[in-house]
Amino acid sequence: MGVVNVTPDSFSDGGERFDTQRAVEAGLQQVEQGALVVDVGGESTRPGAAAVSEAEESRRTLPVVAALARAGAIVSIDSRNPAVVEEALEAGARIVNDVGGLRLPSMRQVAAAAGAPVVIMHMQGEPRTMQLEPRYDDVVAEVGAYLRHAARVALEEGVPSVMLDPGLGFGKGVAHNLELLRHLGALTADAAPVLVGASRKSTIKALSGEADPRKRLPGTLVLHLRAAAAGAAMLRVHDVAEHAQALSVWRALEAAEVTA
Ligand code: HH2
Repeated sequence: MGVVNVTPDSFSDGGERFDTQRAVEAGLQQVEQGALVVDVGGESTRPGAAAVSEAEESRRTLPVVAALARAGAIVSIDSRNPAVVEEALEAGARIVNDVGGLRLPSMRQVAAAAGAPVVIMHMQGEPRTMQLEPRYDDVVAEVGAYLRHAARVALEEGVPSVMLDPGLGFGKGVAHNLELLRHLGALTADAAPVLVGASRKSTIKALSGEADPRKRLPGTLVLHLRAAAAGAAMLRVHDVAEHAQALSVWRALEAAEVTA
């Protein structure tokens, strides 16, 4: 899954694609480079980010969603707002990416009515305050229980299928993120496929000292290959070509080990 943030303030690519034409070109390039899905978002959810109005989020995302869908891309809409999601699905998006964890009944209704699969992401708290003091007794058990419950409710209410995402960095400290990555299998107990997004996140800064998010590809690849090895079905990434190469090599290595 390639990331296209149509925002001025996203933590790692803010401003780069804050223009419909550039955002569409970036999405099409990601498809050429091997992305199966292009994830279009119009609100930064980085810690402390300012909220965006519904009208502004729609204005940013809908033209990009429509153009990418017209060009044949499978588009997911990265939004916590059911009204924006509904419009994006009408404009051609086929998947809902809800970092709000599908808490809102109206979000479930919108996805079910459109027959759209949903990525359910776990978040503790709200983006504005979520990194102040995230706390868990057992992060794997708690995040897993949330995701499995949310999946059950969604499927009962007519959402056709779900993917589950531990929400790295969303109300989680470095140790929490690493614990979740190390126990991805236990997290969902095979309830649904898992999606992981560690791309350029601040855990990599904490572990390596790299302050510039655009220079965090090496750390991203390590975390994402570990996630793939633990069974992640999809990775949400800013650098598609580099991940395609890494995954090709990793898959060949895995196959060689199985047949050796
Ligand atoms: N992370 C971000 C945004 N959306 N969606 C899912 N399912 N999983 C994630 O880990 C995830 C997500 C944050 O990254 P980014 O979009 O690059 O930044 P920003 O929120 O600042 O736009």
